[in-house]
Amino acid sequence: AGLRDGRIAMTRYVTSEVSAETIEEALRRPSQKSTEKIMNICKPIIQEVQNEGDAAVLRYTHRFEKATSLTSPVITAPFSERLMQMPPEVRQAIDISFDNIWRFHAAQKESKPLIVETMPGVTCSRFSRPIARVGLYVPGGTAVLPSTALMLGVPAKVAGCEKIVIASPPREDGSISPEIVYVAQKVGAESIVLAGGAQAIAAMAYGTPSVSKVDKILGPGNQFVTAAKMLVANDTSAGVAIDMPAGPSEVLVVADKSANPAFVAADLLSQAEHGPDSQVVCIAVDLSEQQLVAIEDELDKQANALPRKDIVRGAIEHSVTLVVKTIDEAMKLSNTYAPEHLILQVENAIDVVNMVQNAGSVFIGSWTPESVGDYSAGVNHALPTYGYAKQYSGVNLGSYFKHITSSKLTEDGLRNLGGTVEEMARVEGLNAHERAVSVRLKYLENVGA
Ligand code: HSO
Ligand code: ZN
Repeated sequence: AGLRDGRIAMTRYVTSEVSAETIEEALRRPSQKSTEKIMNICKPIIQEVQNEGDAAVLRYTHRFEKATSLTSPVITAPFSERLMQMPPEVRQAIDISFDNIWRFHAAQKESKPLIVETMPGVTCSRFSRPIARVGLYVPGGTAVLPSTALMLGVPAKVAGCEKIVIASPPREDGSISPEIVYVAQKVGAESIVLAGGAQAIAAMAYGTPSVSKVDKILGPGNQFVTAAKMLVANDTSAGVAIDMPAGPSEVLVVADKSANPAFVAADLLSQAEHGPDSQVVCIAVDLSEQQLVAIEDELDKQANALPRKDIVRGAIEHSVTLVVKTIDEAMKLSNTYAPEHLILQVENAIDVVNMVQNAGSVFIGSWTPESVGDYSAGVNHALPTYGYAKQYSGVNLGSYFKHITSSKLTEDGLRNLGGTVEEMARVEGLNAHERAVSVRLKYLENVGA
């Protein structure tokens, strides 16, 4: 599977030659294990963390991460320099990425409250306040992801959240990657929870003697992390929010005749290497057989040279190339698919952005591989997957804020609006509501103002 004539290859469809159902089926996301099954595994873990606190977190870390030497589930700031040893070029790459992510997210700050006089003497306003305590989940698994610590941590610091807790599964020796510790220190995290999965989510949602309880949990994760986030968000006793549901990562590349086949293949593979459940889609706009083969040759050649070739093959197995006639058709399909990442390797790519309705993040033109956004350009990489780009935004500065509204009426304002409110209250049969206005209007009449 994922192979054609012994080559690593995506299935190819020419849209004009197959039915709409075939295309729909081809674009279906790889099915995930039933949410209910996963939730039933998570529930007792969450319960044990609630009941036993640190002991339960440690027990699961010993079991799942094999980090049996670990005696505390948390390290707290200030983190020792010893835990952040890395080559200077790595430190510099983190610093440059940090600065760009900082710039782009700082620019998202609302400079001043929104104030509108809706009627003479009636002023409505909206202002924002940071969420006080945030928990940031940085996945472990087959790759260490300090970039995810940056994507979640930098906007939290820009927003001014009081308390930042980072959770990430430790390595078998109980340590955490120095790059993640360095990012934690740079964003001013108070602690790092050395745990993954449902146990980490539960610890941050409810708090334990050593893990601080948070108000919102953000960050991607596997199916257990996602299920646990949904469970704690649904528990009113936890009082915790989450960013968004998350599924496996995906990319959709739209390529026309101007695209370089090697670039197209490289972009598809960069997403495919995330996991065997990743999905990559190539929409080829009016390409000749020769050009299609050029992309396929590149994909096979480059894939076979990758250390994570086996993971890539798994992803390619449920990935497709759709050959279409026009850019309109391509964008229609893309909007239906609602990709997490959309790469436009087409002529006048910037003009095509107008046609984007659903996508997590767009990469415009041949010089913009997804990798730049994954790490260093400044945009966030915590994005809606699995078609959720139809209704969710990626993590952004607003994810760390609440909006509060206020209204302020003058005496004249209440004279202007009072009758309307009284009328509405009578419609709803809510006399106390009506009275709260009439008692004031009467008072104003009596003082003869
Ligand atoms: N493409 C991933 C993010 C990532 N890439 C992290 C490399 N490291 C999901 O958006
Ligand atoms: Zn990536």
